[in-house]
Amino acid sequence: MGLLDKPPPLLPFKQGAFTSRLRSEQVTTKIGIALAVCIAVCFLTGLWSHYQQHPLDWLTIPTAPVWLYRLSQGLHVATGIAAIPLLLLKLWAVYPRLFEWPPIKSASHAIERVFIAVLVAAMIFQLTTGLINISQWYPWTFPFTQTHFAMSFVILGALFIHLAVKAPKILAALQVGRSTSSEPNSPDFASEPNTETAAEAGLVTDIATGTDSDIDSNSARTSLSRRNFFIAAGASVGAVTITTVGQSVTPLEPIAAFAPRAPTTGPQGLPVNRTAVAAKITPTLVGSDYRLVVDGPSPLSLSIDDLQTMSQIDVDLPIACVEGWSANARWQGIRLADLLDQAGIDPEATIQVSSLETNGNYRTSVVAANFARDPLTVMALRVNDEELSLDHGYPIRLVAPNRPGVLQTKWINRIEVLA
Ligand SMILES: Nc1nc2c(c(=O)[nH]1)N[C@H]1C(S)=C(S)[C@@H](COP(=O)(O)O)O[C@H]1N2
Ligand SMILES: [Mo]
Repeated sequence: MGLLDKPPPLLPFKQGAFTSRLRSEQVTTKIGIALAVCIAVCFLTGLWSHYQQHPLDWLTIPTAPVWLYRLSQGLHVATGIAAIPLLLLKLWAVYPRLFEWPPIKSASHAIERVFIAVLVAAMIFQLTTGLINISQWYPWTFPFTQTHFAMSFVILGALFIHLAVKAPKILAALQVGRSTSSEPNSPDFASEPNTETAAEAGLVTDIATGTDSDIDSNSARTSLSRRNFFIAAGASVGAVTITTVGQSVTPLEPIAAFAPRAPTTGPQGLPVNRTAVAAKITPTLVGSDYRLVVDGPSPLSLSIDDLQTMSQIDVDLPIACVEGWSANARWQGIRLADLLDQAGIDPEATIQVSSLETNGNYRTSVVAANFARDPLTVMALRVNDEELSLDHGYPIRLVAPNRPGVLQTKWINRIEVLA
């Protein structure tokens, strides 16, 4: 034990090593709450995205509203990005505690610290890999989606324990905020003997109005800079959001300086995720020998000319990529339900579409019956009144409402019943 009696003679362990008066339970709590809200939204939208791609038997994903996945994935990426400055601010607010002495006070304190270490490590992992992923860069060998999914539960568990342990402190910090903010001029406040408490709350008001005349200027200054701290924190979160969210909120695209993708940039005014070259789709594969096979009780084998002479629909639907960009377009082509009817396929059947790609994670996708039969689900031949470019899935691709981009399969050559 002797070793632990005294802190090491190093600066961060010395009394008063950390001098910023901005650190307080209120700052820690408020930043923590903002971070927790972002994490909660990010977690729920992440789950939603996961179950859209890996459906549960008991959960029917609705086909409407058509923009639901676009909204949910936009929120997922935006809250994940906003969580980065919030996490940094939160770590700044609490890191002096790394140098607390003694480092371990009891078994429960040790366990609490281990959970915090797990939580911080998992969050740093999740936010950095997520950020790298939206840049379409996969510099690792582990499977990203599975790892990202599993890690979210590590965060959930560790966060739950952290919040439970800290609940009394959080409630106390919120209490100070509430009692002074709701009644700033209450006798309680006016006669507050400990001006630190009022300043702590960051709510000692306007020095200029003189309402805080009975509070010494020192703590008033502290509270003012604390307010500035929150303004700066809000501004940094706002800045990263506004300069990236344009990749899914199209009107903000011009100011999306730091967004990895621009939703209107690419052939035919749309980004391309996997190019024809990357997918090894050659012009010969989509030449005169190309056929779309619909395998059903009355099977169809359709050439590009056949497809072009069938009755066409025109729908306005988004492509919403899991990597965070999304854009609307007008798609023209054959209603999938019409093709399935012609092939005599059961309206209740789950469908699989396959592409000319021979490998690649997204070369096939499953279309649940409600999506396959939705009147908006189109086997598109054209986008924005132009024949699809090879990169966008020529000769034919699927576009369905409220569906993750990864499932909007391009270069389709086969449709069959799955179940
Ligand atoms: N066959 C096939 N279709 C595919 C993909 C793919 O890799 N292979 N990528 C998907 C992904 S991840 C997205 S976001 C959309 C994007 O469509 P776009 O490239 O036309 O913009 O195509 C989807 N269709
Ligand atoms: Mo995607």
